[in-house]
Amino acid sequence: MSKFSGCRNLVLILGDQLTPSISSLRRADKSLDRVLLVEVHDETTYVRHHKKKIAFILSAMRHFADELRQGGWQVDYVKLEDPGNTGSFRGEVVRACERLSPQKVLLTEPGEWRVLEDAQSWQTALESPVEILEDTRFIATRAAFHAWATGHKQLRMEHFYRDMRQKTGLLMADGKPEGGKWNFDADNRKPARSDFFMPQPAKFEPDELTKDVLKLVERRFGDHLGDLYPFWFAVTRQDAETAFDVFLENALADFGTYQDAMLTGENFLYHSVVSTYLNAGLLDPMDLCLKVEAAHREGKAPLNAAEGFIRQILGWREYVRGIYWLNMPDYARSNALGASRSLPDFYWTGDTKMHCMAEAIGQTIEEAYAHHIQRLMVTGNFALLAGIDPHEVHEWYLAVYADAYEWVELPNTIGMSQFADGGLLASKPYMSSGNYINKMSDYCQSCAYDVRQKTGSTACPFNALYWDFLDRNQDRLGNNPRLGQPYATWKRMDDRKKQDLRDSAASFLSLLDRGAGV
Ligand code: FAD
Ligand code: DLZ
Ligand code: SF4
Repeated sequence: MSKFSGCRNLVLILGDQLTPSISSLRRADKSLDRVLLVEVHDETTYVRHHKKKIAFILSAMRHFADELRQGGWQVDYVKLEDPGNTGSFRGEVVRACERLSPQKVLLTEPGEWRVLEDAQSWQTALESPVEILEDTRFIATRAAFHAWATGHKQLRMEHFYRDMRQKTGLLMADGKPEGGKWNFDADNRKPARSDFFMPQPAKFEPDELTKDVLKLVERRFGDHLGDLYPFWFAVTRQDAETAFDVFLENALADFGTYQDAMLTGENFLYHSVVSTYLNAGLLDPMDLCLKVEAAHREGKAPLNAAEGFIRQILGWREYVRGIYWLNMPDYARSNALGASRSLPDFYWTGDTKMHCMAEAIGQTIEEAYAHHIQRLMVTGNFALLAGIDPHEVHEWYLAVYADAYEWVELPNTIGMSQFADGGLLASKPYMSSGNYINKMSDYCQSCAYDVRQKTGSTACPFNALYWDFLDRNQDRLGNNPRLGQPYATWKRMDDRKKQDLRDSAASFLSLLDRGAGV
């Protein structure tokens, strides 16, 4: 580390704040201020992150430090194994203040409540004041979301999304949604086939700097989940932009149509695979929406694809962030359905006879990536139906995906996937029997279980678990108008059939609890 005596502001940049125009840097002056990036043990281990996730963040941080230096900034960079590294943000800020005696410490608001709470207490350990600035890298500010939420009795993404379309003018024509509809979901539910053209996300060769990080991760985090190699993520802004351009060119046109499809051995289908870059600050959400809108206007992508993509970013991504900040810290402990079963070991190994689960978990281990429907309707659906403790489910998602930070992962898991917030984020639980998975994928064709069989040891476990879930949660969910149809079907079933389903679910859950292979 270079010696430097004194600076005006010390600007701390966190690992998911790799944006040159971030509010803390906008406030700073290259000639007077000092930028600080720190690799710290606490962040690499607060959950046992996938190896690829740690490698991505550390390599992207190191490349960002270089980008800033090339732009004329003076940067202090603390590496994980530097002597004296205290292992925490607080410890490193204290050390840097002792070294540099800044007049002030500046940082942009952290994306996780845990880190914000910590940062708000640093002041007590420092001589210099700490100023926390708003994170302006989102399309809706926290205040705007708060105002929107205050004006609505029930919070629903679709209403928020329509407001955002109007505010931004994205895909709007004369104040009306382009194509006359806000949403083209009905066109977006087609299964894919393995003989289709399969685009691949852009993949990048690790440079020397990344190779050093990969060796570090191998050495220090060898016992964490996941395959470190092949490592192909973009770790610079320029490469992340190339990755998005490749998506625009090769996959966007079919993004909508096959958004919910799943196929054995195809990890990415027509998805953009940019959440990791976006959430670390290498890409800008509004910029992506504008590029997709432009591609549509140039005739390169149909409306159902462009609208489908923009809804994910402008709608879902912004909405879940708003929900997070509105409800933390209590949100993290929500458990409206009282689920308490431990997360099965096969979530960490992929070792299960359920082919859909083995595929989704297996590719997660390989790539630190699974697409939305795999997360929601396979691994999430199973955890919901089996009554797994939502906090354990949350910690799993936070650890295993390279794009996972609590502000985005937690509402998706607790709210959308596990219905543990009792319906604050979503109007009904996202759940299904094996039928939906069979319709949207080819997984069931090579599964040890039979998707058409409803009960018995060789029946698809999702089938009995689905009905058993509805049955055991009848007090909590029975009055949900969106579950009227399945509850009506359940009520019509004869008692013998109901008991068979309950018995089948109970046998399966007992195998699960005993750690027997399922
Ligand atoms: P695409 O399918 O190409 O979508 C484009 C972009 O839209 C994504 O890159 C992402 O930025 C945004 N997006 C899409 N859906 C959502 C959503 N529901 N919430 C927020 N943004 C969305 N996404 C994360 O970024 N981080 C997470 O930790 C995360 N955890 C999840 C956990 C569960 C249980 C579920 C059901 C979903 C989770 N998601 C998370 C949302 C979604 O699955 C991922 O954003 C998506 O799979 C990323 O892949 P992609 O970039 O190829 O997305
Ligand atoms: C996830 C992560 C990891 C693995 N390592 C670091 C790190 O060493 N230094 C750092 O600044 N950030 C890291 N991060 C990202 C932080 O956890 C993230 O910035 C906070 O959770 C706030 O969202
Ligand atoms: Fe999954 Fe059931 Fe299909 Fe097997 S049969 S792949 S367990 S949905």
